[in-house]
Amino acid sequence: MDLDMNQTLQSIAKHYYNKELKDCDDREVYYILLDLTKNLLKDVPQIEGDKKLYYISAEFLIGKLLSNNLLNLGIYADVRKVLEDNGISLAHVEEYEPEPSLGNGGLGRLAACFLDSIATLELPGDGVGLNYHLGLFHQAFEDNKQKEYPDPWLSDNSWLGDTGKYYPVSFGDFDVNAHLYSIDVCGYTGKKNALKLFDLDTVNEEIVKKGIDFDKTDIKENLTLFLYPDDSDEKGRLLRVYQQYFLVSAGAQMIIEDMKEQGWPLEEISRHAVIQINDTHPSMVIPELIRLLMENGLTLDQAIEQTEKTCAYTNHTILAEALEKWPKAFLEKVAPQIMPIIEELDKRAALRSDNPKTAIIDENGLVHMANMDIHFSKSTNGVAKIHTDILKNTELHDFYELYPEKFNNKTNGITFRRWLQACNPQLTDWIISKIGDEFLKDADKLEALLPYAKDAKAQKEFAAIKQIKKEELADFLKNRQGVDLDTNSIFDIQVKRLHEYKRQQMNLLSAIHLYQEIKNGYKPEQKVTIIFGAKAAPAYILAKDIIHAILVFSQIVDNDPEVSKYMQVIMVENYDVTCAEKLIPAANISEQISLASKEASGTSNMKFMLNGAVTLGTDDGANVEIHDLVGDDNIFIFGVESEEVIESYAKGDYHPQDVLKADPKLNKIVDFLVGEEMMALGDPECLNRLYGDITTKDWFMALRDLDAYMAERKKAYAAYADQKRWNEMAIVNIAKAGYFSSDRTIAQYNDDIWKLR
Ligand code: 26Q
Repeated sequence: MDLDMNQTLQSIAKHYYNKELKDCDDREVYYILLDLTKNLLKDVPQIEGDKKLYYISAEFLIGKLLSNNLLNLGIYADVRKVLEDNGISLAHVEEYEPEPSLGNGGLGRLAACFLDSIATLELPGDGVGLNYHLGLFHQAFEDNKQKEYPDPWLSDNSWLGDTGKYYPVSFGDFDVNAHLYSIDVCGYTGKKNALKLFDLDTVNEEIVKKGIDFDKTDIKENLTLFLYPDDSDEKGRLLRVYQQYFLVSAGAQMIIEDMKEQGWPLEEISRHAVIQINDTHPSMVIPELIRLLMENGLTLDQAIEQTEKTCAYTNHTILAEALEKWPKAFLEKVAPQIMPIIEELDKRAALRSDNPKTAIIDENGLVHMANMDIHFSKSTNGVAKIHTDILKNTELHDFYELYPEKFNNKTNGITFRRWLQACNPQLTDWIISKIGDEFLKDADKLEALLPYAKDAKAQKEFAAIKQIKKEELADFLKNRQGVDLDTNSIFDIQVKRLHEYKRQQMNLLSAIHLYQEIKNGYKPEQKVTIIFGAKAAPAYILAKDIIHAILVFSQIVDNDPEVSKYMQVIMVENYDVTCAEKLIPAANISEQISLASKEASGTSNMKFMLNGAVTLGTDDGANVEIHDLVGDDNIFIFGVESEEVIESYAKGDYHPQDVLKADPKLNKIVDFLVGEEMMALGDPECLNRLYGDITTKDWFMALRDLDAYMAERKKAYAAYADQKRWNEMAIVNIAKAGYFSSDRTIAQYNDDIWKLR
């Protein structure tokens, strides 16, 4: 870039603060960089084409944008250098950027990675979502329990731009105006798309009461107030439906307006637009688009045909409880105008198949959003090979028989710009020093690193970088929550939403076992630091019990000098994208221990791998593909296989008591949850409930896999002692991670579904 960076930054500093750059504090420097970047983004050319993608999603977990934008504008290194010369650290400056937490976890983060790759591949495609004022709650630990607080991110000066446009949205009982905002999304090749976010001017942040409680009745005041974190009561569920209809109605109007502006006839909308529906949350876009196309003169048949050819659906889960089904009465209240269309689609679906399992409206009057998506969109995809296979063979088998041509797999990916270049510049530079920088544009080229896996010098260099990242993490956690980490220990990390199927409780039980062994005189060769990071949905009681048990256990370990020589357990407070960017580069072991068949894909597994951590996991989600790529020697796999799990559920033959009876060692571990040490520090109600659940239900079979898990974990720890071998494994993992670039995923979406060029 032809820009004298020092001079440019100096002149912005002078203009806003009347100071030299070196005299500005970190906050001021943040605003200087925001100003610079926003101005540069204005001149970045828009990506154009005669067909456009709309990636519609209730969540976009974009994380902080400064580094990402600097990178994609090609000025990251330059800016970092100028700041350094002026005694300023870019890392410290970034702390002043609030993180927009507009997502819960994997699905929202995936949408953000996709936007980066869509722009980088220069495909015309915008994100369409909601501008929640308060993102996912801020998590604090009080008395070893999770407490939720609001997490504001909006300020007068941010990445968000006001388009000044409004779209009218009619609900059953009142009308509102959706206000369109936009965030520039610049790709790595210097062209841009946008993230379009709708908001409502009448939303009132004052109605937030204690914690994240708020009055759920007045939709005009609360519609886009919160990324709604749970659906534990009826009012909350209804609000979610209002949010969803608001998103899809405004979104569909915007799409139609785009078509008209381009002069493309709506009768041929499917030649010029494709709408990717991110899980069922935006599924009402189907009937809404049909309705709007008819308002614009298409016949019902035309509107349905065009909509089916324009929309495509991604499924992110096989957990039945996560598949949205809304009572007809809800939809009648929120959006009565689309109910006749849904009824019509239901009738037409019944003509295609009389199988009640594929009906859109069931006999209880519930509208099955996924069923509507599959019937009336052109594509249904899963997000990892095993996940798509399970959809085809089991969960959605009846649909697969009906529409085999609609089903396809798109294994998830991650953007290497954020998850390697920005969060681990040291590793990036090291890889460049070995194999050049081609891999930055073509991730498969990472494989050229493979010969270095056995190279003693390369292993040492890699290990030194890992050590730096461990020290950076230690500093970060010291500042953030006052904990001291031993950077000479193994960093064994599990970070993801808290859910029983992800089995953080199994990780805890295994940690308890290690503790008991140490108490019995076992002296591990290598100290381990077991790190958790997870938020639990506020109404998910058992998930909160698991957090409580982890925090209490962590305290027990800390208080016991005999044990804390060998192990430490840490639960990171308020795990978010920013934390992930620190934790992942520092990891030695990546915990991916979901019950086989339950994790659709997972994406942190890919981020850890790319940063040279070795996976300890089950053959589930994308772990299966990681396993295939790196081979048995470079991964630690354990546990019951997915077919067996699926069979067990079908037969209902799993009982945790059988496992406990067969293996007395496990009793000792589980009993610890309600033993005197835990009870002395913890809340007996929470601990008893967790104990009761694990010993009588254990729906996700943690006890069934516990022994195999502990054995495999021991193997991994022993392998770490052989540092040469360990570093070799880590480098193989990096070299094989190219497949998980979201650039590859997006190229496949484009080739098979979007066909934008
Ligand atoms: C639904 C109804 C009511 C309230 C909430 C919800 C809801 C909200 C968020 C349901 C699901 C989600 C998020 C799901 C999610 O993040 N799924 C993850 O998607 C990733 C990207 O494909 C996968 O890698 C993970 O395996 C999958 O769990």
